[in-house]
Amino acid sequence: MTVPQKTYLKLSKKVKQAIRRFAMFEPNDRLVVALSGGKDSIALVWILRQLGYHPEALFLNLGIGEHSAEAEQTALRFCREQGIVLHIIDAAAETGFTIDQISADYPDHICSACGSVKRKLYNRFALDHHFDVLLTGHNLDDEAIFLFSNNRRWDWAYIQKSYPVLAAKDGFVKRAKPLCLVREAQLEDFILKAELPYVASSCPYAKKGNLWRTHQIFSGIESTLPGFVEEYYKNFLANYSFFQDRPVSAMSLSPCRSCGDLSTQPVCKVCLLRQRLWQR
Ligand code: Q46
Ligand code: ZN
Repeated sequence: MTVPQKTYLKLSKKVKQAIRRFAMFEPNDRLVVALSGGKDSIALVWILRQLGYHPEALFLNLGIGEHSAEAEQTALRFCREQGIVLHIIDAAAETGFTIDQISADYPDHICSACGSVKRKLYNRFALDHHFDVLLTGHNLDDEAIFLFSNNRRWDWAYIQKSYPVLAAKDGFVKRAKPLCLVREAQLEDFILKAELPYVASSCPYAKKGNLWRTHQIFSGIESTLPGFVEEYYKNFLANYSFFQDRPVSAMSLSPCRSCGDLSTQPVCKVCLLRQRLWQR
């Protein structure tokens, strides 16, 4: 596999720029990448290795039928071929349910429930194994959609969380998104040219949530106003100090009565999902 030099340089330049500009991590930090098996997280691990970092990878089997099985095989193959340490977690063994099992109860919000599971398990793993930073493969388009969804309510706390690096706080390990300056189309082009394995099937729930609807809206805007998405997100980054300085009410956190993880509610979201399933 030989990646064309021009393709590699264009991508690596943007990743290096993001790491430096947002002080994402230092050369000796212990890094773990949330590896979904999709093109973005696969590309992220690969490029970090090329840049001299030694990230480990964490795959979460969420129990989404054939899709999860295929994604796990892809993660295994990629990490074996590249000599990357891969950790695998069976989410159901930790939470007591698969995403398939709860999907009927949350027809329009399954991605939100799934997001809570991922956040909790990735974070707990990173903390328990003493990693310094948890990295995800979100690209510029993902981040623009996320930002748009978050500023729908003009809730400063949510807008502040749209930044590509979040310091360790409130029971969370430091998190960073080194692909935040890379467009989705550039990653698609890279992964094909690099001939890296990635899961071809999409999650069957991917088109159910608001993020997907926003993605459709953004595709429409982009086809009418090319470059809009990039401009929108980059101008947010350029003006972040304005948002960063807005006062937000401090969250009151306490250990979840069921699992002990910090939560804003007496019982955390994931434990609540399990309790509701058991009641049913
Ligand atoms: S895995 Fe989970 Fe995604 Fe599937 S259920 Fe939604 S959030 S789409 S990235
Ligand atoms: Zn809990």
